[in-house]
Amino acid sequence: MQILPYQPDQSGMAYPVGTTLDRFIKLKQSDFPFASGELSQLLRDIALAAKIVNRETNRAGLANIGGAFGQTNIQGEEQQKLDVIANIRFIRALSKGGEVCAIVSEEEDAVIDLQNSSGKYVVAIDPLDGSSNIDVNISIGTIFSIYRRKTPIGSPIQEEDIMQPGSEQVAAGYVLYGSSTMLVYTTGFGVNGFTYETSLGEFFLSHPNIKAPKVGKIYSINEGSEPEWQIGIKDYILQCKQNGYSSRYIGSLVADFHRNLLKGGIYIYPATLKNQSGKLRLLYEANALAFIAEQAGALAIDGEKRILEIIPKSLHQRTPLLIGSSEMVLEAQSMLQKSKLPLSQQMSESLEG
Ligand code: AHM
Ligand code: MG
Repeated sequence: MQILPYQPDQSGMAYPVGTTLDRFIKLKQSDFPFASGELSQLLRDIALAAKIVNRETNRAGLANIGGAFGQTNIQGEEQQKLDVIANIRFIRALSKGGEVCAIVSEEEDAVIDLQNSSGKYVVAIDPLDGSSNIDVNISIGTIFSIYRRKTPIGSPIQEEDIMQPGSEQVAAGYVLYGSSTMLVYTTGFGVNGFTYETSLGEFFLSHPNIKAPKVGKIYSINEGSEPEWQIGIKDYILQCKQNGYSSRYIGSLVADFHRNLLKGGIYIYPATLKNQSGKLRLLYEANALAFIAEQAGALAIDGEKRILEIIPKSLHQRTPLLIGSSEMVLEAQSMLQKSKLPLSQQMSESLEG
């Protein structure tokens, strides 16, 4: 009889592909030597809600829960039934765990004070982004940001707990309900992606330590708005075309961002003449993806400065967003800057360049 020693994973990786999300979160808790486990629990709560929303999105066509709900949210956009369901699911999951004191949601006009003054964390969430794609079976996503509260634990929540710049995030992530469902998150120590195995009901590590290519060949922007773009954006997109890049635009931020993160590319939702602040929301859309982008070696700016440095002034504040492969974002930024210079200076700079 031959007895062979068990050969453990040979990849030499600390966290081998196939590790469950639960186990990964537990192992990674050592990144926070002074933490008492609440953040880990909070991430688990989000993963559980994501599984439930995943189930709902998968059966949307069957169960007749797609389509409009008949109400509009604070932005005046029509709420879809699934938006409402996702909102309820996430709020329920976040309120049960006891780690969270307040929630900002795209679907809620005001901050939700969970009346849990012992909660250490504030969560900003877009429960279901890409709402125009819900009804037509196209990828949608959840985006979340986690902040540590600023005021002492035990005291009522204050504005300073909520209005924090993205640089203060302790964790952020997204769930992509696509051809497979993925959860991608960071706690400031790199970015890891987990794929959901439906039959086992588990997320498994499938994309360890994601690093974005410095440059790619994809640009993602709603070209229907071109007449409204600033000169710098027009110039940059023209250059993308001259370079032979591909245009890819799903209209679900999470899906467009995720593809570009893995393949290399840039996503732009610019300021337009009609909407000087763009469309996307700083607190629960741009900040989380900006944190992930930077952790993966990519960049996120509003045209001039880092998204993560913007001090929010209002809950549902919008921001222009240029996010993706670092060299592409820098190039777009420099073209935007150049287009603001007086024409004579632009000419001399382009002659020099
Ligand atoms: P939503 O929060 O109402 O879903 O809007 C955000 C979405 C993003 O997912 C997407 O990138 C963008 O809006 C698309 O907007 P547009 O249709 O103007 O191109
Ligand atoms: Mg949204």
